[in-house]
Amino acid sequence: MQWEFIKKRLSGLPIPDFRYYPTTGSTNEEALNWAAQGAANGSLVIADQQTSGRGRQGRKWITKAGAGLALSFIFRPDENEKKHLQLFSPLGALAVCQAIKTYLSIEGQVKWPNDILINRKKAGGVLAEAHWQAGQIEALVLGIGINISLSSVPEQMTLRFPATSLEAEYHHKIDRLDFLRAVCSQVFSTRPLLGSTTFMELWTELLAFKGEKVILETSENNGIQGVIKGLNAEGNLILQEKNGFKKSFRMGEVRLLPIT
Ligand code: BT5
Repeated sequence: MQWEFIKKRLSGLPIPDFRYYPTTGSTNEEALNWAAQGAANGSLVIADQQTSGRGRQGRKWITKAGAGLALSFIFRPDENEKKHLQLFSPLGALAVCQAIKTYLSIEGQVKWPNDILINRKKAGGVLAEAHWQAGQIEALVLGIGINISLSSVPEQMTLRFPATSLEAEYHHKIDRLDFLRAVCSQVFSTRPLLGSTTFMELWTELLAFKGEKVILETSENNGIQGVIKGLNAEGNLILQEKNGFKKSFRMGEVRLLPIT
């Protein structure tokens, strides 16, 4: 990837400024630092390779050189968005699924809350992190990692959930910068829907394992089994347990695994 090519491909999108790193630790880390220095709403950090890419709860995200996409948006949430901060990470996952559909004509799904699946395998992940100052949110960093080429997929043995790449599912070469543009454009067109009924409907429609039995691991228990029923208005997952009772789970310290 080269700076001038990226700039050209992103032209016309509402991105006031972007920073490109051939290699960096984590684009989220760069974006949080840039946010603290005053980056404008919609600014973007992109890297070709990450050496300490972050997943949720201290987990790692692998971005190998020349193989995938690692990007982090810096958003300055408005008053309405501040009420729906927890929906920024699903926003990233929805946008990637929509880009997969419009650009590749294949179906992606969202493994609640924010993993991107194709054919029940993980092709991407999202991590939202906030920059706070004096108890006020100053910026929301929306980090998105996507596996594009076959070589972007880490050794399966190192993973707890099966992984894939867009090219493995699409069976053709994909231009990374074209796909980057498709994702950015979906992020910007979906952002105004944050918290709306349309947003929740879109997310519900794309929800993976709906009607299927899964295990939810939380910090308080080591595995609740139940059938996924859908989402409530806050984006919490509704699970129906064996005894028929429905329980909702908040995003955060939760891990979802299907029972195959
Ligand atoms: C995520 O966490 O899936 C969030 C990943 C967010 C990555 C982006 S890249 C740009 C931005 N900058 C960052 O530093 N991060 C964001 P989680 O649900 O916790 O999943 C992490 C788990 O996914 C790891 O423990 C691995 O098992 C697995 N994993 C790591 N790299 C993978 C890859 N390339 N493809 C598929 N699975 C992977």
